[in-house]
Amino acid sequence: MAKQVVHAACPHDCPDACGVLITVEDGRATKIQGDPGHPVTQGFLCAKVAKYLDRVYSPDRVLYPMRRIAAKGVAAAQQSFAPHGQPRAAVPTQAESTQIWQRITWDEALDEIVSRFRKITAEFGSEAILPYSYGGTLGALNGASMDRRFFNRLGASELERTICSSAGEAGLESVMGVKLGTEPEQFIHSRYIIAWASNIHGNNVHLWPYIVEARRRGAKLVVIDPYRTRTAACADWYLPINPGTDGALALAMMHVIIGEGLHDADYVARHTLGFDELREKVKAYPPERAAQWTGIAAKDIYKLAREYATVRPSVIRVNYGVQRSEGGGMATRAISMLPCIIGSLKEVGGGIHLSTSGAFDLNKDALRRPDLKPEGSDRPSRVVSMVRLGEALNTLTGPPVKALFVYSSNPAAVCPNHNEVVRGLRRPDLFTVVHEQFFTDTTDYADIVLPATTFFEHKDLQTAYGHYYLQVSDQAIEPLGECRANVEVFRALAERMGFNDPCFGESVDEMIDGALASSNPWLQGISRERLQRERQVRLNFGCQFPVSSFQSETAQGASHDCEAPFLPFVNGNFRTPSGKAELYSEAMKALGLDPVAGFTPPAESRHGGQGNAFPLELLARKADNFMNSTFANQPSIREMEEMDLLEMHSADAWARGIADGDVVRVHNGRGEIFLKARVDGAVQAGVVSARLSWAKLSPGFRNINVLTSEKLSDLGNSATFYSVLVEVESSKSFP
Ligand SMILES: Nc1nc2c(c(=O)[nH]1)N[C@H]1C(S)=C(S)[C@@H](COP(=O)(O)OP(=O)(O)OC[C@H]3O[C@@H](n4cnc5c(=O)[nH]c(N)nc54)[C@H](O)[C@@H]3O)O[C@H]1N2
Ligand SMILES: Nc1nc2c(c(=O)[nH]1)N[C@H]1C(S)=C(S)[C@@H](COP(=O)(O)OP(=O)(O)OC[C@H]3O[C@@H](n4cnc5c(=O)[nH]c(N)nc54)[C@H](O)[C@@H]3O)O[C@H]1N2
Ligand code: SF4
Ligand SMILES: [Mo]
Repeated sequence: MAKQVVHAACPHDCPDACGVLITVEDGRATKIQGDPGHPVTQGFLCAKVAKYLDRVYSPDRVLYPMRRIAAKGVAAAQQSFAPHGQPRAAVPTQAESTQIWQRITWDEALDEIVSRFRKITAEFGSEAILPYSYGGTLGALNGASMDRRFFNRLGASELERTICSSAGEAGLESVMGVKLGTEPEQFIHSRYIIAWASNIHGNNVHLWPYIVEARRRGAKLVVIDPYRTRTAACADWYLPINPGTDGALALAMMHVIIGEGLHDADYVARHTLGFDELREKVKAYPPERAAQWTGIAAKDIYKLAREYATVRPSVIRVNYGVQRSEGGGMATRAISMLPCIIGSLKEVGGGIHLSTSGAFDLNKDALRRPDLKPEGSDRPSRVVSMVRLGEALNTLTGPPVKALFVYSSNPAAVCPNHNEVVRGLRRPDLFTVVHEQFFTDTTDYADIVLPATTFFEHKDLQTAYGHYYLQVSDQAIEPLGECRANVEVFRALAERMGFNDPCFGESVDEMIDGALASSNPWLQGISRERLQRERQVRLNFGCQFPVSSFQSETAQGASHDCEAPFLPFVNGNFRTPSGKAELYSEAMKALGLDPVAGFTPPAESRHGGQGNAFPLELLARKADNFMNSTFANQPSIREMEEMDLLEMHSADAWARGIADGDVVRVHNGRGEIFLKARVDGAVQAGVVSARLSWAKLSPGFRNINVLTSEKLSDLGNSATFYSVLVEVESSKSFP
């Protein structure tokens, strides 16, 4: 067979949605590289996906359907650990797992699932079945299409997503009505860039070259983050902020900007609603007051506000770190007001970027078919928060959760309050199916494990949340072993259940065509055939705002549909109920929240009045080289990431008699973990930080989510991974 280069798109939960070229020789992938023709990918991949061949061809892949023959839990897996709790690279391998798993055929697996689902439905109703999926793949089809059709038709409980971004999205949308952000290409024109809770080197590395170019042209980079990230370390100005206090900082910045008349009165008058109310509100937030919460000196807040408003164009790259706290929705709302009042949304290289996903607006109803939900039902399906899985499995009644179908997610690693999640997953009466590429923390509790394809092995349609290019991801190789894509698993289950609606028979290409058949004007003229021909196509924004210099200055190799920059709010056109940027929001008021904006310190924080027994704020952060819990088991990736560390400030370490390298016990009312102290200045006094990994690859088989809480954010019912209090003490050794 000849050598072939296939174009795919990285489906991981990452804003960059890279264009990927996979070289295939004799049916085997031999090389992966970033697509040099993709304007944002620019020919390079992040360190983890650059090693993707190790993942695809890992000896630890799940390749066949498996039935559990041992008790649920990590007991068997634990045997693969060294005695001191330091894990080996990956456990268990297929070979080692024969005491836990029995290989079965797909027919046996599907029959068993269908018969259990039928029995549970007969006894408890179909809402006793709970699907659980999230960010394993953001492919439009494998992420949310056939699976949703299946669970809609089944009448299962509905999973309230997200565990990730809903608070921030709700905050941004409360002001602007839609998730649109400054194009990465425009950042080269920015003169003042604020990376606000944005770990660019770790989580959004393809934005970095644009920032480098902007700085070459004289731009200043400011980083606001309680953790001294690699990005913070190379910033022009790093402002460490106390976790969960960004709302106070944004309000204080507006206090200065409005108080000193630095706002854009013309833009404000024409395109915003509620400026008078905002002007009144921010009077209560002078920098001197905000300094007490944020830990940022008042003089620095004045300087930040003045520079942000006057060094133009200025742009805010706000990321989701800001909204993983109790008040994260309101904080994102307040930050989103900043570009509206200084009028930077008019400028190429201005504005704000949280997400670009609102521009893609595929025909989601065609993909997911909400109309398949049971007829005659006089109420919507029961909704279960994905953040509160522990609570759902342990306490839910009417009906209880009797079956859990997990795919594209690893809840036993990523969910908050891990001990409660595991208590629920251990229930012998809970029937758990996990569709996975690897034997994860969650498969340790599965009754049936089904083998899943990687993106090399299936075709999909790929949107993005950090740029505006749409891609078709082609299949590069045949599925390994008996792996099946999400679409095919739910197609097969539907057939077994006897669901004969024609949509279950649609081909992948028909599904892509259906997704593209949307009323969204920005998708007009973009067909599957064109995507396959051109590899990536910029959304069809038209050419209404030409800027002559843009074309020559934009990223090398860009083949834009239209070279003009996208400035969706240059003339207002917000997608709020009023059509204006809502600095005052009736919708917020209806939720019982401040209709303008306000700041309340998180209850679980040093300012929240609970700080006595557990005085330290924990950042339960992501690892730069993993993707949430994904890649944590891959030896070549683990090598790049120093794990099992508790990073702490020397003042907190000394006060507790802890030296660098000591084993420490980190605990709160929810649980305890053991880590190695790193006294290195990445965090301020009062804050400690640790990274997410697989629980069974962590000391004592518990990860950082043992300590995080199921409390929901103020807006959007999102998670609060960064509102966590703990205490730390010296410990003799690992458990
Ligand atoms: N390498 C890598 N890339 C990833 C991921 C990964 O796990 N690894 N995850 C992907 C996913 S699912 C997502 S949602 C995105 C998320 O990407 P980001 O939105 O960047 O999310 P986080 O890494 O949670 O947080 C970003 C930064 O916010 C900081 N932070 C924490 N609390 C606060 C606070 O209260 N205020 C401020 N100002 N900063 C705070 C954190 O220290 C962190 O450096 O990244 C995606 N990309
Ligand atoms: N402490 C702490 N916890 C966190 C976070 C944090 O910052 N700190 N971040 C949170 C955030 S932002 C998010 S988004 C969540 C992410 O939570 P998850 O979405 O659960 O993310 P992953 O840990 O990446 O797990 C995805 C799993 O899907 C599998 N997978 C990949 N592709 C496919 C596929 O095509 N089909 C199937 N069936 N499986 C597939 C992978 O092998 C992997 O095990 O974690 C949250 N948890
Ligand atoms: S994880 Fe992100 S940066 Fe890495 S290849 Fe995928 S899209 Fe690109
Ligand atoms: Mo996320």
